[in-house]
Amino acid sequence: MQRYSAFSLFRKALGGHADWQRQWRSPEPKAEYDVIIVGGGGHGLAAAHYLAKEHGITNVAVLEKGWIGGGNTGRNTTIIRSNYLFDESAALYEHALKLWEGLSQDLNYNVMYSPRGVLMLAHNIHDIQSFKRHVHANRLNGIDNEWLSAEECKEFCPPLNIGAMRYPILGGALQRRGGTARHDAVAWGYARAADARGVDIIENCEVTAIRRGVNGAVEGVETSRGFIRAKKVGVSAAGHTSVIMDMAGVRMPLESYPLQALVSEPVKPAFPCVVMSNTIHAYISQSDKGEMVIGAGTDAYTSYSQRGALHIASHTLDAICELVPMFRRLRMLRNWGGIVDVTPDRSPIIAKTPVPGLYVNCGWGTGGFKATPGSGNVFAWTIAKDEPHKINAPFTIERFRDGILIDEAAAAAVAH
Ligand code: FAD
Ligand code: PYC
Repeated sequence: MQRYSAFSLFRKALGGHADWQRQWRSPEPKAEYDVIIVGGGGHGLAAAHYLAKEHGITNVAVLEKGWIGGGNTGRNTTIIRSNYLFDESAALYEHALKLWEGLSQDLNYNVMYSPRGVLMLAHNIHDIQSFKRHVHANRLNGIDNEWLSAEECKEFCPPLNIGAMRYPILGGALQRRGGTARHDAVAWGYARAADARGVDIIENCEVTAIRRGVNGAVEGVETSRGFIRAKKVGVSAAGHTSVIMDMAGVRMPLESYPLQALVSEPVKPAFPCVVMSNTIHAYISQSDKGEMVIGAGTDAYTSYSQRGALHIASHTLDAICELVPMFRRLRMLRNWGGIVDVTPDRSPIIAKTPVPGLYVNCGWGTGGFKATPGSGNVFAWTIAKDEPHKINAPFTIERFRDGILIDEAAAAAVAH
């Protein structure tokens, strides 16, 4: 690691970044790789990192049609938690949470993981019953989650309004180990670590077709920069999964919706934790820059446009102003959208596919950022060994044919 004096840091700050080292190379694609990952979001980059680090497979390319982290990884509200209901999900999301806890050390890159607590608010009897069920199920799985009364919610998060309002706060489920991380840093940290082990990260390289041989197995991908050969291709393309899998003739059980978020002007530290209200589709935390990061619900209609409808944002802000009245005076700085790929049971798919050599990691809907390290880790295993890790074994495509669903609609927060 390089060390700088205060003076040299000052000089570098004024130097227009002229002599800053590149964090990862910008190689030309090779003719052939052992593994190609389609999609340079957090999940694809993490898979490449673990392929190299844990399986010794370094002849790997990550192909990204834009810039790394420019998809949902760089557009999400960064909430991290593992309080899902079913054992299968608890194992998957807790695997990720444990990796988050050591990720900055593993990558030697500060991903700014901040376990400041995630509080999920209950506004009606149904919410109370559902969250208490989650609390008990999580604790049986050794995952922290606790029920708070309305007064305890207020004590934990003083800006909350627990008085009379349209959406009264009747209590909440708190996961203290939950929190946030800096989304760009996650993409950059994984990219730098994977690159250091020899992985080629190739930006501005769009996959346009998947070539299959006479036996049906994958032979490689056509891209905007030419054909690249590989016997194994892992698709990790979030909102565009259906489009890419269609190139190999695989129809996916996914619907793609815009999901949007907003940030306010930056203010002094005022909001100590993450608060989510699934009932009214609003969630909020304060970034290290001071902005209030606010998320809204999905649009009602499928679309590939990376912007959400105005009335959805407006509804969310109405609710936020009731939950936290002092935010009525905040000005919003900007909003944006991402495309999320939603499965019928709101759980992801991390699996082999009917096409030999083709693997898919998708269906994270509105909640995949929190899973990035765990998902990348078990996806890498699946690709390396051509069989699922025991954690992702239940998350197949076939479960939608066989009816073995993992229904996380209640835990998935906004994707329901
Ligand atoms: P992405 O980061 O989207 O990466 C996929 C990449 O594939 C993209 O960069 C894209 O350009 C690339 N690609 C697509 N097609 C091609 C092609 N043909 N060739 C090459 N590359 C291609 N999750 C949480 O856990 N907590 C949250 O608080 C949260 N909030 C969210 C808020 C919003 C507004 C949004 C949109 C999402 C939110 N999510 C949240 C969900 C989370 O962002 C995603 O599940 C997660 O980031 C998906 O990561 P990924 O790496 O799979 O996808
Ligand atoms: O999955 O926790 C989540 C989440 C919050 C906002 C969007 N997704």
